Amino acid sequence: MATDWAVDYNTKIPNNIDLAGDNRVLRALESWLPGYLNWWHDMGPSGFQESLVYLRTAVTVDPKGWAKFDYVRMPEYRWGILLAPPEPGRTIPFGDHKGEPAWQEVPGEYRAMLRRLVVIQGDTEPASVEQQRHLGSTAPSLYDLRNLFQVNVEEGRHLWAMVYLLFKYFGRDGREEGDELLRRRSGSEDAPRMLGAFNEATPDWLSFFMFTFFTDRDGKMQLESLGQSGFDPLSRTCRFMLTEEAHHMFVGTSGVARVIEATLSAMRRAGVADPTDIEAVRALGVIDLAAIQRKINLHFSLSLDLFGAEMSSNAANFFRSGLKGRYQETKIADDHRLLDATYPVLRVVDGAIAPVNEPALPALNMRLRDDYVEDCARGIERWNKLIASYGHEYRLLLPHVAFHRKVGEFRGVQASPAGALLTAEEWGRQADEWLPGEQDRLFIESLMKPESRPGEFAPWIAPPKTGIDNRPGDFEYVLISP
Ligand code: BYC
Ligand code: FE
Ligand code: FE
Repeated sequence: MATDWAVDYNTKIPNNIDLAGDNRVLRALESWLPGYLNWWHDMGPSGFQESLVYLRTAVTVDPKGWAKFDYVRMPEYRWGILLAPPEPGRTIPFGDHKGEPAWQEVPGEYRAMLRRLVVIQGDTEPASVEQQRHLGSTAPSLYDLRNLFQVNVEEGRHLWAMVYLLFKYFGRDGREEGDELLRRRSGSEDAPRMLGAFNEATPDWLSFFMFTFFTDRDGKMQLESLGQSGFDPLSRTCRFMLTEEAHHMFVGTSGVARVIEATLSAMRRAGVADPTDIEAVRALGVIDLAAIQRKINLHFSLSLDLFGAEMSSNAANFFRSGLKGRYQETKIADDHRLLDATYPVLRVVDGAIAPVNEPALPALNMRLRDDYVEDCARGIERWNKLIASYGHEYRLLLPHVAFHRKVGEFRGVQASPAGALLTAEEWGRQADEWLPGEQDRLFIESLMKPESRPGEFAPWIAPPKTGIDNRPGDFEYVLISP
């Protein structure tokens, strides 16, 4: 194996882990490939399968310059198995086994738990591709179209990453799970994807940007936690996936910022001063900030549900057994075992929401969710600076964590975005102000006209500050019919 962790492109499945020397796994992956390609054709980006797309592909996993850009047809993208380089002498950083050498094989007593974690992680990846499959036909520019497809092929690669772990470490069970991952479908009645948010529609490009901001960010938090895993192959796999996630979140953060920018600059040109004058703003063919706020409310609350219940014996077991750590585990100053520690958990007590000190181990989902909320808040702050720079007082807000929840402590209550508990009647009266409704859907849909001329952008979104791979503004990122 090359020592700089260069990717071997000589096998059918590119990799940096010497698959050529592991015939059993290589053959299992090769026999899974045709089913994967069928899935990609049926459920991957609709149209554009013959188009040449200017995509990034890994050539080394060296942190400096691991990627190269080139035109490829998506079905010919070289989905590879890429792991971060091993850290010599790595030990398990937390839990009951803290300080023991990291596992290179699956510890028998944790096999079922580990398989469940890998399968849940794997299931989200193709789900997101399915959710986004119709967006290509309404892309606001070739630049955005390329970004969509980059995200899609990388989520496809993340499925490969988890399937590799299943095939290499879980034998026959793992191969069955690999087939199931291609069988379930986002939104399906009889075989839905495993987690709620991955069965919701992504109907338009604003939703896509919100999804990559909020839901890919759950991905980041979960991958960070799994990146700490005492099971070293999982840790290395997730750490490499995180390098790709950064771009997905860039697409979301910058995408929403560009929508805001188009709105505010259209208002300025037309002399519309009041961002809450919805009619005047929409007449300009741009998206009002209140509609953006409702999309935030929806995608944030759906993504919070992905953290599971605040109190979870699963979370405690994942941690104690050394399988799933905390966000930035190695930077936290405590004993990394948490047997006697507590953590403040938001609960409904006597009809009000209040923090209650709970044992820290079962509260780990809550803790990760707190870290996530903080990460989201930083992004919102950037959008608000942009709004302020146009001289408006209007601010976007993250809704309260109790708002619109289907999982955990708040699933039985109705809360306003400010966190006030409401009766069903009060909720019913105001829900339309807080969540995207039919009017929003029709208006946003009316804006979703494709723009496929190089360098041109649909009027509801501003051009990006710089191109991908430093390409000029009119670069043809997708050759639609080459
Ligand atoms: N009714 O809530 P649970 C990505 C109980 S995204 C009553 O399941 P858990 C991506 C349950 O029995 C990242 N009770 O949470 C993004 C349990 O009770 P006990 C994907 C219910 O398992 C964009 C308690 O609630 N990766 O990568 O702790 C594009 C807690 O169980 C109900 C991952 O998520 C009910 N309906 O955590 C592409 C990482 N339901 O035992 C990709 C892997 C549940 O405490 N997954 N209960 O009494 C995990 O780490 C965990 O499975 C989860 C859930 C964090 C998802
Ligand atoms: Fe992913
Ligand atoms: Fe992602």
